[in-house]
Amino acid sequence: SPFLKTDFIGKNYIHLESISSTNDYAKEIASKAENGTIVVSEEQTSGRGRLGRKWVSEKGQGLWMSIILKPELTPQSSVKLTQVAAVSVVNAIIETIELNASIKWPNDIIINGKKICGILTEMNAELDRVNYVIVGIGLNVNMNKFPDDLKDKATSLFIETGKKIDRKKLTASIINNFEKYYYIFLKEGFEPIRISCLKHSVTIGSEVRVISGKNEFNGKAVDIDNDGNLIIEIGDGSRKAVMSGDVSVRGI
Ligand code: BTX
Repeated sequence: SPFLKTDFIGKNYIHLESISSTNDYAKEIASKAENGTIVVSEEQTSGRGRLGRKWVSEKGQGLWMSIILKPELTPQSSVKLTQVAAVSVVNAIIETIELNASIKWPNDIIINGKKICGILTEMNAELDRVNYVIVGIGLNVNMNKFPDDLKDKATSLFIETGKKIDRKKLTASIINNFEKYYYIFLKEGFEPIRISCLKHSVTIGSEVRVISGKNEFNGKAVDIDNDGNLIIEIGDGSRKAVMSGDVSVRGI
C-alpha cells in the first residue's frame, strides 16, 4: 500500500478472503512468521471477542485484522499492547475520518455511545518470556446495519458519517499509528500510552459495574495505573485495581 509508512509492521501482509478468525490464523503461523506480520480477512466465520464471545464480522464491510508481534517484553507488559492498539485506532479515526472516537477501558472504541471497534490481544508465553503476541483489531467500517441484538450497541463509520470509507487508507493509518505508539511504548514505557488512554477515555469519571467471574461491584472509575489496570473508587472511599483480562465493565 502506498499509504503504509512503517519500518516493519505490515511489511509481510497476508490478505485472505475468508477465515474462521484472523487471530486463529495468526496463531497457526506465528512461530514461523516474521515480527510485524499482518493478517487481514474480508470475512470471519467465527470472529471472537473476549471470554468466548462472538464478534460479528461481515464480508467486505469491516477491517478484521491481526498483528503478530515478537516483542522483548514480559507477559505482564504485553497485556498493555491492547491499550497501545486502542490509542492507535482512536488516532487513526481522528486523522482519517475526523470523527471523535473514545476508548472504553480496556478494549473497546466507542463513537456516540456505541461500539465501533474491539481489540483482542492474545499471547503465547513461557514463564517470563513471550514467544509471540497477537493483537486482533475488529473495526466496523462500511456496514449499514447490524443484527437485532447489536442494533442498540454497535455502530460503523458509515452509520456515523453517511459516507463509504476507503478501507485501504484507514487500515494503513491504523498500522502507521500502531507502529508509532509501539515504538513509544518500547522506548518510553507505558506512561505516554496511559496518558493518551486517559485523554480519550469514556470510562474515567463514570459510574461503572465491574463483573469479574462471580464477583460484582459498583464504583466510580477514577484512573488507569501504570500496569494498565482500571482504578475504581468504591462506596467507602477505598480503591480497587481491576485487571483487564477477566472483567466486564458496564456503565450504570
Ligand atoms: P468483547 O468481548 O469486548 O466484545 C464482544 C461483544 O461485542 C459481543 O458479545 C457483542 O455484544 C458485541 N459485538 C459483537 N460483534 C460486534 C461488532 N461487529 N461491533 C460491535 N459490537 C459487536 C471485543 O470483544 C474484541 C473483538 C476483537 C475482534 C477482532 S477481529 C480480528 C480478530 N480476530 C478475531 O477473531 N477477533 C479479533
